[in-house]
Amino acid sequence: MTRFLSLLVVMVSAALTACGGGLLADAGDDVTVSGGQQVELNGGAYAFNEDGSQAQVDTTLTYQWTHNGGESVLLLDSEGKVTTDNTTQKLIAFIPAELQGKSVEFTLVVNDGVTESIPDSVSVNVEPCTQQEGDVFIECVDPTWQGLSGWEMSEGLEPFNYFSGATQNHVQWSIQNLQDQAHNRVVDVQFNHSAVNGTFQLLTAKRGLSGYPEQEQLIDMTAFAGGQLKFDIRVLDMGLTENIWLQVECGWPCQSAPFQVPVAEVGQWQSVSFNVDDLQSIGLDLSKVGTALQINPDWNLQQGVHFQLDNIRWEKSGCVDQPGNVYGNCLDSKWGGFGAWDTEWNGNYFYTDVNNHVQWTEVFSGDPVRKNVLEISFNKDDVLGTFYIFPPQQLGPDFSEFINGDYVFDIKILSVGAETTSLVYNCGYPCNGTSHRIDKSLVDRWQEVRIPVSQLISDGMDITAVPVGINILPDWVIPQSGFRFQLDNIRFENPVVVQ
Ligand SMILES: [Ca+2]
Ligand SMILES: [Ca+2]
Repeated sequence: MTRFLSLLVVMVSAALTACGGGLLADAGDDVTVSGGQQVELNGGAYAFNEDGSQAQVDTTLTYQWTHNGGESVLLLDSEGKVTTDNTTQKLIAFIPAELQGKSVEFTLVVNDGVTESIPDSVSVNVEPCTQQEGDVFIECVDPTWQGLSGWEMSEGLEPFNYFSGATQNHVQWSIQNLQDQAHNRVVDVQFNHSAVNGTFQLLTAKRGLSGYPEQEQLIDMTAFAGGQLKFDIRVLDMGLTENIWLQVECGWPCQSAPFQVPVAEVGQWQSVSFNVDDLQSIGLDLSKVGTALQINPDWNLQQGVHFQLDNIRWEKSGCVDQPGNVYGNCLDSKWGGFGAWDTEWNGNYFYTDVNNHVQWTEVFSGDPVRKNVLEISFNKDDVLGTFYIFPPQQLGPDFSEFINGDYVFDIKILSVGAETTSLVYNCGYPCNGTSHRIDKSLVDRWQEVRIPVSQLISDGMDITAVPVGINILPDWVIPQSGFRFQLDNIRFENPVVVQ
């Protein structure tokens, strides 16, 4: 509301009562929030004398809040539990993610025992959040899900669910913006008390007053069978816990058994991935999922644990294979896997390891359209190596239908290290013709590399048995170390035929 008192006097004079005074509620300033979290509104009032001058506000005011947000907006008490009490000065309300892009109006009326005030309204504007199917939290809570919540139990007390991350409870959380261009908004979670056990969770939409979902509020996730539940985690403090655990619930007591979350060094982001089929095999009923995930430290060792989560999403199974495709969001089934060759091993290796010169991993780009990408790094000062995608059999797949087309991929260079070398692509043993140089001056920007198939054939590639999906390396010159880049959308592509 505006706080220009002189303007308000005009309004108040219309509400002067028989007692000669006037009262005007103050619901506070409009706010914008990201859905799936609580919002706090602070009620106040202005009182006026009969002549319009400002009067002392009676301290025994009572408050009454109403809203137009429907049943999905939950009123919360100071512990974050759902309440029906709408008469507190400070109103805490949970704004579910499904209200993304909408605005909820809260109206306050105060009463000093004699006079009922002129009402005042405040708008809670919920930021838009549109993501792809299966996304849970990239930069906001997807409207498929209700939002962020906690659950805890301690001896002698009833276990309870809560919907505010800003309480004195055991589990506290907030959405924080790291402004790092990589993760930006993340969910920050802390576990606070010693004699309490709890879990952080993302619940399905429409999860109701009881805190436990009714059967009809559970989500059918069977389309994700064979797929994966993925997220990034960064532990900031492990406290005394040794493990972080993941579970997915399907309408208590239906739930998956706990899965251990692999955790990198404290302070390091780590991408983790769980097979939905594995969750299913340990008790998850995919047809009625109640939480996108639940995550907690070891029981009885939770105090002081602090971590951040980002890029939480369910992904459908594997690749939808497409002609010409090598890697889009996963490796097309025409290919066998990822590998590297280096002079230290003097041989090939097909797993990635922090001790190797060439390391690779699949990461979520942070871009909901680009999704997964490959990240490759060259690490040792005195070793030479190359990264490649190999075929499933000795003979590579036949791409002769692309004989008139191009071989294309997207690359984003993250760092060029000592800058002593260039980045090159070649078509791989036994092809090994011309190396194609990639512009390494473009750092932190995606660029497309496009090579005519005819050129690869003249390099010696057999298009009926393509030896590698990609073969990419810094120049064969010491040192290669420090080169780090991402690859995406590796494919063979025919020219678009204009009708
Ligand atoms: Ca993010
Ligand atoms: Ca991709």
